[in-house]
Amino acid sequence: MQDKLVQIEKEFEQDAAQIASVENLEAVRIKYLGRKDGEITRVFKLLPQLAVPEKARFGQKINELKEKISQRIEQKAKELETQRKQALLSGAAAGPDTSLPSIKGRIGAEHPLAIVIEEICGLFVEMGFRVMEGPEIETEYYNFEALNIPLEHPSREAFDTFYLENRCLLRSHTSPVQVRFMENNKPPVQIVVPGRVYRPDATDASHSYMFHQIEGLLIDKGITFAHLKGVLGVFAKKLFGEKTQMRFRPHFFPFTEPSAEVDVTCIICSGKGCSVCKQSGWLEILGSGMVHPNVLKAGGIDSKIYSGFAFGMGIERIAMLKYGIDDIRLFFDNDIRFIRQFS
Ligand code: 2U9
Repeated sequence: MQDKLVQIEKEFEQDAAQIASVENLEAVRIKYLGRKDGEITRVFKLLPQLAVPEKARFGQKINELKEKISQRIEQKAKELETQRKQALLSGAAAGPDTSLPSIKGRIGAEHPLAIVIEEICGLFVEMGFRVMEGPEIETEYYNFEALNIPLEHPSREAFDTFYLENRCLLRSHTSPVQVRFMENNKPPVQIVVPGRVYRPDATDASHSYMFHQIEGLLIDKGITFAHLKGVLGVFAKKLFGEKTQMRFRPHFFPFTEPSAEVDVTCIICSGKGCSVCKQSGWLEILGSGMVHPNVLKAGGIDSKIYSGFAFGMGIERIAMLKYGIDDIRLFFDNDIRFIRQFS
């Protein structure tokens, strides 16, 4: 029995030294530790033939050998795994290893304007608004007439609008989307409209011939200027911080009456006065007003029953204030080093 055990151990050492793959290792494990027919099982089966004291002595010896072989096989498995990883990392092994963590490709980043549009629309959606979009090529009717902008209004001059053929144009605000929505939906109307708009301004650090707006429209029975102040107040505090104050300055827009421009306490100096707010402590961020009865009429809504408010803001201006960007052209240069800084 002793000879048999010595012979098994010797043979195992020879086999173990030859192991070069996981398949080899498994074959060697089965040969020695296989439950049905492995060498260890076979010698265990010889035990009943021995006398009692011998049985105990060799039982223990077989168990010791079994443990030794098991440990050696485990150690061999670890060595093979280490070799496999080293080969993969050095590029020596063929084919990809799907078990390794993936290498993250940097294929781009969310544009800062997209981030701001998403955040602002999200705030209005929380207050019950729906987000609507519409065409960038519009007719004179939807861009001007339906919005109470008369033929002689300066914004209709060729140098303030990109005109196309057949009385079409590139929209100069997103308001035509609201008009189309009123035509197709009965009040209550409660929508925000983000999108690109076009005006033939000469490009400089604060002007671009294409920029982005978000406009909002809320129409129902009994809507007053107080509702407008309430909604915009919540919006300004959520976007710029709870301490933000607002002020309304009377203004004129053809599509709203009364109309107001809206300022918030300067987000840079908290109202103390700095170069960004030109020492005034206030920043203009919005235009707003009660929807003009002529505009309600153009949308098929009876102004004796319904009233509403509207507002509009330029996204680039808000993003520039929020992120401290000093040149609008940076948004459109498509330089990934700039775009990556905001997400
Ligand atoms: C309908 C009725 C009324 C949208 C409004 C403004 C005031 C406004 C400017 C902000 C900065 C444009 O991007 S900007 O230059 N917008 O001041 N916009 S009220 O009024 C509407 C829109 C649609 C049917």
